[in-house]
Amino acid sequence: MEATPMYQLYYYPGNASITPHMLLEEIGAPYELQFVDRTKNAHKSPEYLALHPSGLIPLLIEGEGEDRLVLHETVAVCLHILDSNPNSGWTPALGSLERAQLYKWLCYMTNTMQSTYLTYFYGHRYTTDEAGIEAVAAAAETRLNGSFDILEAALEGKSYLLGEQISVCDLYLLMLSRWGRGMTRPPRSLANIGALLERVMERPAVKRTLEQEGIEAPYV
Ligand SMILES: N[C@@H](CCC(=O)N[C@@H](CS)C(=O)NCC(=O)O)C(=O)O
Repeated sequence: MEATPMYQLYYYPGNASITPHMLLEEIGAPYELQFVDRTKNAHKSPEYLALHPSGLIPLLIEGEGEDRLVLHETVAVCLHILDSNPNSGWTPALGSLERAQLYKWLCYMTNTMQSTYLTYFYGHRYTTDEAGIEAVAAAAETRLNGSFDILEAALEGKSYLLGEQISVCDLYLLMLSRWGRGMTRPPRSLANIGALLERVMERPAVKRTLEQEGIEAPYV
């Protein structure tokens, strides 16, 4: 008999769900994927909204019955996976310098960069003037370039954001870089970020994730 999966990850290919998906593959935790069909607006269905009141992706469910955990927010999902798999080799010790840096980069990437991507991709939500949508996206792209410059500088002399050890921050950076692949200056074109992306994309767990989501090269 197959073991009951510990996690269910609600995903759509290439969406923010891809970071927890890569993380689950990396640590080898048992999980099941639940496809949320955005082409049919399934993320705004009453069933999905009952689980995720903002109707966004990803969503993680763990366990069942009274003890069931229903969790949204990409960073919260990643941190919970790390916390509940402390011996995975992916969880820096609480209170360690690495853990503090991990918080810093995850907060920066979700608060500043992921939210700027929302204005880049969904400009119509940020202006009531239809003629201004392109300008909103252009301003977002400029802000994103500034953020990628900060990450590029932080990577000087390092293989990964935390140093020589890969972490969930690097998986997050791969996701954000993929989203910027159509920008005038794609993140992959920056030397340190480009080299990190090559290293991360070589990983079997990352390759499996991309394949499972049906994402084809070029990935970034
Ligand atoms: N703060 C949320 C943002 C999630 C989010 O915006 N997800 C996108 C996909 S990458 C989404 O569901 N978009 C659909 C929509 O905005 O209607 C998180 O980190 O989980």
